Amino acid sequence: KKGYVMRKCCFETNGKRTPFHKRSWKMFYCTLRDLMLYLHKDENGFRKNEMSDNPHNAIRIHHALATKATDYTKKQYVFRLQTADQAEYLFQTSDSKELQSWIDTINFV
Ligand code: I3P
Repeated sequence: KKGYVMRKCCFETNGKRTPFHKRSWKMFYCTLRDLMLYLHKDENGFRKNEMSDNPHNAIRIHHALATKATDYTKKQYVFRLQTADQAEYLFQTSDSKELQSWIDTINFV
C-alpha cells in the first residue's frame, strides 16, 4: 500500500514524549513493504529509493498496532500507530475509506 499521509511524532522509541520542536505535522509519501512503513518526501524519493537517516521515516510494523485516534479531535481521519519499541505516531489520511484501509493493512500484514 502507498499514498500521501500527514504524520506527527508523539512518543520516541524509548516511550519518551517527542520534544516540542519535532511534534509538528508533516506530509510524506508513505509505503508499506516487508513489515516496514517508509516515509519519503514525495513519490520521487520513493522511486529513487531515497531515505533520510531519520529513524522515524522507516518504522517497524512487526508487533505494532494501528487504531482510530478517536480522542484526537483536531483533525479528521487520523489513526494512531504504536510500535513494539514504544514509539507512537499519529497519521492523517484523506478520507474514512483510506483510514480503514491503512489500519487494516498495518494490522493484518
Ligand atoms: C507543534 C505543532 C503541532 C502541535 C504540537 C506543537 O509545534 O504546532 O501542530 O500538534 O502540539 O508542539 P511546532 O510546530 O513548534 O513543532 P497539534 O497539531 O496536535 O496541536 P503538542 O505539543 O500538543 O503535540
